[in-house]
This record gives sequence, structure tokens and C-alpha cells, in this order.
Amino acid sequence: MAPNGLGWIIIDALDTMMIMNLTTELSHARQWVKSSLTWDQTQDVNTFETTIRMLGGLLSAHYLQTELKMVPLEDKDADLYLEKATDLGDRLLGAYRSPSGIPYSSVDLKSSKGIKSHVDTGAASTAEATTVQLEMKYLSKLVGEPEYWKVSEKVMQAVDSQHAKAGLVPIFIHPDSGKFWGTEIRLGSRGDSYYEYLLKQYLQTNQQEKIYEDMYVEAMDGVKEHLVQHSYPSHLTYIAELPDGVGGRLHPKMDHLVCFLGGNLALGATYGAPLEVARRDWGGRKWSQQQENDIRLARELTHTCYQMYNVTKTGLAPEIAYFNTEQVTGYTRGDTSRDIIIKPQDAHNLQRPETVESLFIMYRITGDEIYRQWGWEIFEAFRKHSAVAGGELGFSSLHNVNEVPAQFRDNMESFWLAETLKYLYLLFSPPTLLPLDKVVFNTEAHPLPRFDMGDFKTGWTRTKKDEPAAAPAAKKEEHKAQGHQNLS
Ligand code: DMJ
Repeated sequence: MAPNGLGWIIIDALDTMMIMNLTTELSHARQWVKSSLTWDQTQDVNTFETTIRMLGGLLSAHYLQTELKMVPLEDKDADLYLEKATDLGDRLLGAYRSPSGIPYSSVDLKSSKGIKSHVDTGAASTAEATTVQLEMKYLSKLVGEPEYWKVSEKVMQAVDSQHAKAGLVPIFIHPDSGKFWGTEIRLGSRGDSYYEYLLKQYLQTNQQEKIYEDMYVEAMDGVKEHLVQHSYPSHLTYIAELPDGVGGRLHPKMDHLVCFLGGNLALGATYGAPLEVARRDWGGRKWSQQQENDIRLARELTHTCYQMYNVTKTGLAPEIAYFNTEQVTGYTRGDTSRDIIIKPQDAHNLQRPETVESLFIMYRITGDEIYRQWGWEIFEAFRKHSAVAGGELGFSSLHNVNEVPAQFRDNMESFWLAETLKYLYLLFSPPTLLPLDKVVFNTEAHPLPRFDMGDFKTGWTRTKKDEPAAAPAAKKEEHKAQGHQNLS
């Protein structure tokens, strides 16, 4: 990538090192950020990945260091991470200068120029466009500059104004027209974190932005009505895909990425409080049958995701699983190896975090020891099959989860350190470490604070289908002056 490197692994892992008290490694990393990291490089980067991993990583490191005082300051440079984050945030702003406000898929760091995707007719992934808000809003809150907040929030308005049926969004959207492209709906790749950030935006601003709760509830109702399915013979609950949109045929395929949903549903039910507390109408949260149902669905999905590990020879999950939709005879419920079908092209393991993320959230919320037990099994499977030279040389993605000994892919994603290991560590930590009702984890597992909105406002309201979006005239002039088009 960039000639001077961008430190993906280093920055993505900063807060993990802080949480695990790895002081020597952290001190090396901080030194690198201080003396070698520069964003001033001619390099196109993915807008979403850079936001969630780099901006999120720096902001979280700043939060843990300065607000939570998790690490003593080594030098007087208290704002090092924030300064680097602000510089990066400024450069990312260029991605949002599209006619619709939907960010372009990439951005050149030096010129801050947005770059349209070279494939998919130039469309951006819906999840990518809608998974930048927590980071941009927190940056605005920290530096008191509303621009990051405004541009990222504008994306939500643009997406919502498309009035997706049942709150289920197609997985592509065009930055030029602001229109969805194609009919495919899924909670896996390109769809997943749209749903995650609906809830988390609501939590981030201390439940002050009702609009995101509305959108989240509508989407989850859509998921329950159109996507929740059960397999044979064990009745595993899974989330199917809709290649032709709502009302079309169901495809019994589930990416490992979908496994974030169990934890997310539980978080949406209790807002992060333990179940027993939430059931007593905690903190203004009204408890009803809907929350009870969400917890049940969360448990079922998390169980299915665990089974995606449990049925393979390595004990590690494939990237994608298919589910058996036909009745089978001679097999008893519980023999999940008949329910889950793994195709050779989907049998790799990328050390993804979503299942252990859900295990962590489910454990914190329900207190059920089964989630620790499953987490430990998964941790041991990673140690057994993914460790290179016993872990001395890192941990590797695998070619095939049903092959023992497993073949390494010679690749370690930064989310292995940022997310998978962090969530496993937190699963076995006391609940006072990053309490789930006080922080909100971005989609790359970077903890950020919840805060009151103060002077910041939700700059839009939802419209009914065919009703034009209302924008005050003064706002239109302001946008024109900034060189944006069509932003109303
Ligand atoms: C991470 O970058 C994030 O969790 C993202 O939301 C999905 N993909 C990877 C992990 O699987």
C-alpha cells in the first residue's frame, strides 16, 4: 500500500493493547504513530475500512487513554491520537462530496478526492456507506466541529428517503443518484453493519435520537417477517437472503458476518444492561414481549453460529454456510451436521469476530455460562489450528475448516487483533471492564463513549413514501456555498 505504510495492524490494535495492558507493545506502537505515521500520502483507501479501523482505532485509543485513563501518559503529547484522527477525518471528508451525499467507496488521502467504485456500476456498498457515523459523530463531539457529524448523518437521510420495503435495504447504493442498485438483500456482506449502526447510533447519543430506534425496529421487524428461517432436522434458526428483494425467493445461505446479529438483538433489547435489570424497566427502557422475543431470537442465532464452528473438523467456522431446507429421515434433532452445508469454495476461515462478539454480548447480558464455554472452545480451536509456530509468528487465516492439519493462507487480518481476540478477552473479563451500558463498540470492536448530544442535532426527519424531504431554505444556501449539490 502507501510508501510509508498506513499502520493498519498497529492502529487497529492500539486499544486491544491498552485493554490487555501490553505496555511494551503499546509503547512501540505509540512511538510509531508519533514518529512515522503520516496520512499525507498519495494513496486511495476504502472510505469505510479506513473509517472503522483507522479513525475508529485512533478515537478509541484516545478515549481509553484520556477519558478512561486506562494507560498512564508516556509523554506530554496527550492529544497524539486525536490529532492523527482529526487529520484523517479531514481527508475522509472528500469522499462525501457526491451529488447525493452517499460517500464514494474510496478516497485519495493526499488530495481528499472521493473515488467512485471501479466495479458494480460505480455503486457503493450500502453497509459501507452507513457504517461511518459513530466515528464521524464522535470526532465532531471531541473537536466541536459539526462537519463530520453533518456529512455522515446526511447519508442516513439519503438512504432512508429510498423507503426500502420492510426496512430491508438492497446491498448497493449509487453515490451519484442516491438510488439503490439491484434487488439483493442480505445481512451478510455489504448489508450487515447498516443494521448494526441503526441501533448503535441510537445508543451512542444516549437514546436521544428516536429516529434511529424507529429505523432499527422497523428493520428488525422486517428481518423477523421475511428472513428468519429454520433448518432440518435440528430446527436451527438462521437468517436467509433475498436475492430478488422482499417477496422474492429465499436463499438459505448465511455468511459468518451475519453472526453479529445475535449480540446486536440482545443489545437492542436491554441497551446493554443485564437482562434481569432490563426486565425491571431499567433507565426508561420499557420491557415488553418484543424485547423478550428479541432475546429468544438472539439466543437461537448465537447457538446456530456456535454450531457453524462445532460441526467442522477444526472447530472453526467457514466463511459461508448453507442450511438444509428439506425434511430428512433417520436423523434426530440435535445432529446439526445435517443442517449445515459447507461448499468447498466457502470453507475458508478468515479469523472473523462476529460469533465471539455475540458470545461476549450474550454473556454480559444473560450471564449464561454456556457462552463462555462456547467461547473457550473456539479460542482453543484457533490456538490449535491457526497459530503459526505456536503463535510466535502470528495467527493465520485457513484454506479449509474441514482439513486437519489445516493449511495456512499466509494472511492475518487486522480484525483478528482488533476484534476477535479483544472480544474473547472481554468474554472472560469482569463486566466493569468497558460496561456494555456505558460504551458503544464500533463495528471494528473499538469502544467509544455514549454521550449527550449537546449542541448537535439530528438534522433530518423521516418522510413517508412520495413525500419530499423538508430542508430549510437557509440550509440549502449553506450547502451550495460549500460546493455540494443536491443536498436537500
Ligand atoms: C470487520 O472489519 C468489521 O467487523 C466489519 O463490520 C465486518 N468485517 C470485518 C470482520 O469480519
